[in-house]
Amino acid sequence: MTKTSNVQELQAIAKKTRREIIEMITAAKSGHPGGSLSAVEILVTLFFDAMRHDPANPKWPDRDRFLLSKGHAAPVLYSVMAQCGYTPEDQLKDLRKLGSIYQGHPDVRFIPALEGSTGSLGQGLSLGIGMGLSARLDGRPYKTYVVLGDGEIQEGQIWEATMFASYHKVDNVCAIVDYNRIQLDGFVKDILDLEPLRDKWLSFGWNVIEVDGHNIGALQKAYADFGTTRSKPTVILAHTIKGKGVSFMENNPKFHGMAPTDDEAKKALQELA
Ligand SMILES: Cc1ncc(C[n+]2csc(CCOP(=O)(O)OP(=O)(O)O)c2C)c(N)n1
Ligand SMILES: [Mg+2]
Repeated sequence: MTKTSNVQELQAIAKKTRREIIEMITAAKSGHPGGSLSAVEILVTLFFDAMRHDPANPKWPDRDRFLLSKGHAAPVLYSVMAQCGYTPEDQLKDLRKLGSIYQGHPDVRFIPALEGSTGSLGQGLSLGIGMGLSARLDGRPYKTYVVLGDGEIQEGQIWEATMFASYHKVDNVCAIVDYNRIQLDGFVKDILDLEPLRDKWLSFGWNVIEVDGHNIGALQKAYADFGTTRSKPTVILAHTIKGKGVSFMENNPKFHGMAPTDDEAKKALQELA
């Protein structure tokens, strides 16, 4: 794979990723477009720029670890991993089919390069903090990145993990909250509001960075800030738009877990041309 820090090149990869998300969910006739589209820049900037990893050597002991705790957004991860060269890009269209490596949620039994099977919400941060502790015990330099949904962090296990990580100074873990303000069937604020979210993470002892989660330059800076922060874990509150890039999906809870029709997909791909 070719890595780059060039924002325009990363934007081009992001656009291609959005197209692949639409194409694979349309082919599957099911899946989660909204939360896949909102996390595109977060993942593209990690995999193509910030993270130290090597698709030719997926078990390199010093590789940075990545967990998509909000595993229902698997299409964004599959597209990015395929573009990196971990998995075949031409099989993305087999998303959710029986026997496909691209199951509805990331599953290490099908894709050994994954760091864990995810999608049962609330668990990924604990897994990532375990990896961070392991790195420290083994004296290894790798970092662990965990992408969380905003609805997901209503889960109690997240806050146990949050408390544990700061107490044990697990500073090699970076959580990223995809703060798109929508969960499964409505707006987070109408179901169980998270605010004041920044204050909550601060009071749990974390280094808190807030960014526009579609601004690649801002994400690069946030990942760099994490890299130099010692003795505290870092959380990036990434403000995003659910369904970003497709007009009729943006901010629309309906497209949390529904595939576009063929006509809608055509329109979406025109907008992403
Ligand atoms: C433990 C658990 N409960 C329920 C679900 C079903 N579920 C899948 S996605 C989702 C909503 C998640 O919302 P959010 O974290 O905001 O995700 P995003 O907006 O990024 O798609 C729910 C409840 C699940 N996957 N795991
Ligand atoms: Mg959400």
